[in-house]
Amino acid sequence: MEIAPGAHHFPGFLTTARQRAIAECCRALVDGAIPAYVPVVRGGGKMHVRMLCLGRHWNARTYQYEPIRSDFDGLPAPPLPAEFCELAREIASHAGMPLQPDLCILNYYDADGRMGLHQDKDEGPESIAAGIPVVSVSIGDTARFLFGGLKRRDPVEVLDLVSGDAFVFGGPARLRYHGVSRITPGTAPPELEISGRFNLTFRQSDDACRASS
Ligand SMILES: O=C(O)CCC(=O)C(=O)O
Repeated sequence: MEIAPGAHHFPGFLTTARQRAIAECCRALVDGAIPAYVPVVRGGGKMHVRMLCLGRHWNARTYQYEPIRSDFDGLPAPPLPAEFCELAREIASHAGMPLQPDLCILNYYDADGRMGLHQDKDEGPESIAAGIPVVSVSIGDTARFLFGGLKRRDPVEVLDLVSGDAFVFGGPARLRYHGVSRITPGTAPPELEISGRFNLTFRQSDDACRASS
């Protein structure tokens, strides 16, 4: 479903079995040897999610990607699993867009989790100018997703992202503001045995653009 030029919502993209496999992988990653953490952004505020960057680390102080978590514990960003890359490419191709992801931001939202309106614009000028999409996968509790325009004050569309949904924004929608205003606790499919929500956003940095050209 194209909700705006370049923005596609695919409700129920993933079967329950696929969601379960992804949920297990996410759980192992966020509580693994290099665990998710609550980033503190450059204004000094704490984010309202636990974050784990795969492939490269997004530094919440500099808003740049780097190999190690220099704003937190100096550990390397865990690699991006090959099956996650495959999934992101599969979803992007459903939206008719190319994607060679080298980064994923995996966020865990508890019942109070949220994320303010923002643009994803740190992947690099080439990737953004080419309109390479961001691919988002939702697992667990339902999120109220806000999808705005290219300016912060533009009107915002509100939609629910349910477990198993995919959302893609690229092309003319690549820099649209977006965020999550709330999570609805207890709405995850019981088969997932999860409370809260995982969200994975796959991205392609300029490094990956150059490597694939
Ligand atoms: O959780 C979501 O659906 C959105 C996440 C997001 O905007 C981000 O990671 O930049």
